[in-house]
Amino acid sequence: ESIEVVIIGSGPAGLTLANLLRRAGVGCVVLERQSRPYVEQRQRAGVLEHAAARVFEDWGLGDSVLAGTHSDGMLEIRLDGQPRFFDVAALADGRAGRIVPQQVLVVRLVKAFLEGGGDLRFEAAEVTPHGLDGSSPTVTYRDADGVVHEIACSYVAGCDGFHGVSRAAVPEGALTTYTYDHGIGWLTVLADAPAPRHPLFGIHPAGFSAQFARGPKASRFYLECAPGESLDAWGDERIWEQLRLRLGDAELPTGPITEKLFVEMRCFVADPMRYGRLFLVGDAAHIITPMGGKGMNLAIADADVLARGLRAALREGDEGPLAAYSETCLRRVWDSQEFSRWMSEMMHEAGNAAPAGAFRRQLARARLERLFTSDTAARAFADLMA
Ligand code: RFL
Repeated sequence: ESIEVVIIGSGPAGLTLANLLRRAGVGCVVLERQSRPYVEQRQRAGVLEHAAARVFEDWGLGDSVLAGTHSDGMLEIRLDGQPRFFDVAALADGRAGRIVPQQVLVVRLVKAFLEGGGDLRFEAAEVTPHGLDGSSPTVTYRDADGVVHEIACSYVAGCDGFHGVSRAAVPEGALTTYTYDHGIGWLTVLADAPAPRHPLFGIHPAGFSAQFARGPKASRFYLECAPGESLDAWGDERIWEQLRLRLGDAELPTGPITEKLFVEMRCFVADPMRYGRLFLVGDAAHIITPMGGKGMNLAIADADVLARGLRAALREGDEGPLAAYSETCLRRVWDSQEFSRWMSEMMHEAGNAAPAGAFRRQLARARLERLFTSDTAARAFADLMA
């Protein structure tokens, strides 16, 4: 078996790439370890940025991916319970994100790819890339019936997330990696509770909190907590009590909690996002905290850059864009990391109640205040948020 590109993983990165390559007339096969229902039910991100929506529109996938989704250009920051609204769209020349829960995006991308005759193989076990530093790599895997397959290809796209096999297949020392730990904990809770009017950030001495829509009748909540805390310490009762307190809303509508887990507030970047014929895409190359909602959007942006590069290399004999893949992507990645960390610091420290944090709390409040008093500062923030 032989194909131009083997894509490992069918998350947002792999599925976006697969659909774009199909549009470009580049042959590809997607190998996914999990089953289709598993992949389609995984709930994580919720906002598609303006630039990510543009990727699908530019490639003629606007209707299949974005139909019926609406944009929201506002956000609410509740400081000690007092609401303040920030009009991102107005300050970013009309650019705004759209509420597109990750599982909705994944379902739509799987459907679009399969309906176009795409080759997507679920439950592929022991996926292993070989010969990445040569000119004819292969990828082997074992299917659900236990049969081992080998696919020869020109390029391998590692879209298998942070814990995947792709980056692990790169020899020690070939990549420089950067890591950063925020040193705080976040508990995230998915609940069948009415969505907030706008993405909502709560700054409070009891800790940071947030509420985002995941469809009209579901919300994802975030609560700052001590690192290394146990889930046992966070019963439903305490969660709602803390959310009411931190969001300054005694009437906060609640609902059944469907997921409860800790998010690691860790960042990671691999440079370059390439090794020989292997390209790392999305979380396989970099992870970022959820602050700012960048992870899924970076995955889509990488896929767009790679699809253009592969099209140029395979259809136009131009290796230039592919050679620039890593550099092009990393510029955006570092911009997002810087923005996310800047925002995270502001949101957490502006509520900091510890006496030792008093000075930093004033700094964070000055940073926040500037967003509402300086048009220049507001536009710089909106430009990175939209
Ligand atoms: P994914 O989504 O992890 O997909 C990787 C796919 O590869 C498969 N796989 C393998 N397949 C074959 N062989 C192997 N050995 C394999 N190993 C893994 C996996 O089964 C999976 O299908 O990576 P991708 O495509 O790069 O997409 C990245 C995004 O999923 C991620 O950045 C976001 O979910 C991050 N994220 C958020 N991003 C946002 O833009 N906005 C948000 O609000 C947001 N909130 C979040 C998040 C991530 C979260 N968690 C749980 C990590 C909230 C949470 C709680």
